[in-house]
Amino acid sequence: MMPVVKITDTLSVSGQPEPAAFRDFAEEGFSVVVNARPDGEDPGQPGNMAEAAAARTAGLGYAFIPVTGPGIAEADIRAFQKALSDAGGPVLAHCKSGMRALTLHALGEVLDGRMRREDVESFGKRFGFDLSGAVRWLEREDARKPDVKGFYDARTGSIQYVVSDPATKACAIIDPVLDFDEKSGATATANADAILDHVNANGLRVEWILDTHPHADHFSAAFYLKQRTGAPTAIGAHVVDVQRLWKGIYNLPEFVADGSQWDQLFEDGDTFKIGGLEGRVMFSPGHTLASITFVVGDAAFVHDTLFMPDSGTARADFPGGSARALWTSIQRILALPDETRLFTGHDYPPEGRNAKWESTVGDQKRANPHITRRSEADFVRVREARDKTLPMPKLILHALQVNMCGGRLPELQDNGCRYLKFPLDALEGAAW
Ligand SMILES: N[C@@H](CCC(=O)N[C@@H](CS)C(=O)NCC(=O)O)C(=O)O
Ligand SMILES: [Fe+2]
Repeated sequence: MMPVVKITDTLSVSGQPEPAAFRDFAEEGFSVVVNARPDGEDPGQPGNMAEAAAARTAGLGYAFIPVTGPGIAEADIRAFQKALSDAGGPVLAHCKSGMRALTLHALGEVLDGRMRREDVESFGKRFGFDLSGAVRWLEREDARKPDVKGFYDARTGSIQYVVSDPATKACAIIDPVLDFDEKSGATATANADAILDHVNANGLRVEWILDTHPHADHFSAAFYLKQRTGAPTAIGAHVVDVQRLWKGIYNLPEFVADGSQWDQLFEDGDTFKIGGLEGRVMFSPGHTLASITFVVGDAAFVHDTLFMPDSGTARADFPGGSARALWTSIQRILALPDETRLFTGHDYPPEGRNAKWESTVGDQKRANPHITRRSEADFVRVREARDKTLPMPKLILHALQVNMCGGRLPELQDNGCRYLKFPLDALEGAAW
């Protein structure tokens, strides 16, 4: 008979019990048996079907949450918690030895802040279990959970990010803004310098300066930050398509449209390192021809695809934009796990709320009216109708000529001044 170890008033754990023992469990006052053990681990193991049947006969509830030590997902921990909270009485949770059952419990306690992680091992020892695997799980989770700091630029409604690896202090800067006042023609580096202040104050090391797309509403500070930090710049490889398009619009025959203005061009599926974290690139066109999403651990930098759920999606009517492509890109983002943190590139907050930029895949599926219960055709219709009402961004003609050069301002002329160039009557979407 496997010893049953009482952990709390509502939870006991044990090794593999015989189904014949389930009647005793009921008599001892348990309401539910939780089996955390995948079927087929041992030849003599009763298995889920036999246990479920024994539980039914004994009048016990039964939940099957099969896990292997290294394979535990947060969803398993949450399912274990739910089995306990739904039980309406004491639960007996088992695996082969009881260790995985206790691990699921302890991890839930740590995730919810009821147990400190430094107490996990001694907690296990108190009951005769080695929970070092739970500690390793928490460490692995840390490695999947980058720190993300958003910097909101109210002037352009843009969010710039510093995503960092807590373990190595390496970081990447995403979508930094170079300030520009179109009335005076003045440029400034207040936003970029605030990012550098944060980097320095936290002892971070900049390993990448990333842009999700060539922005149409502000200058990129990528080149300025490269000069300040020496870190390489990168953008999506399809930036060359955007360069070709705008080279034509601006009539710049000398312009080299080959992406050489960045240190690295990312293709779909490319990976890169931020210290111990791995970043992955997802091509997500629609808003522009070149847009990419950066997925770093449990965080995805989705830029101008999805906005906050109450604000729908990005427009798809810039030259090279496509509502249909945007829909496909959004579906790929929504195929990430529901708990994935999504960081948007813009927030144009509705009346009465402050700027926000973090949601999850689950939030978007539940509450984004451009997405929820809509077909692709529906989305395209709504998106295109709304885009017809939007004037071009105030800075689109200013910004693209700078951003197609990786954020380099035009060359100084002999009088020490830089000049922008504007095509007249080249874009649709006049505001009158
Ligand atoms: N009013 C802003 C609009 C900027 C804009 O068009 N933003 C794009 C992202 S770069 C967008 O998707 N806007 C959606 C919307 O305005 O509904 C400006 O003039 O800069
Ligand atoms: Fe944009």
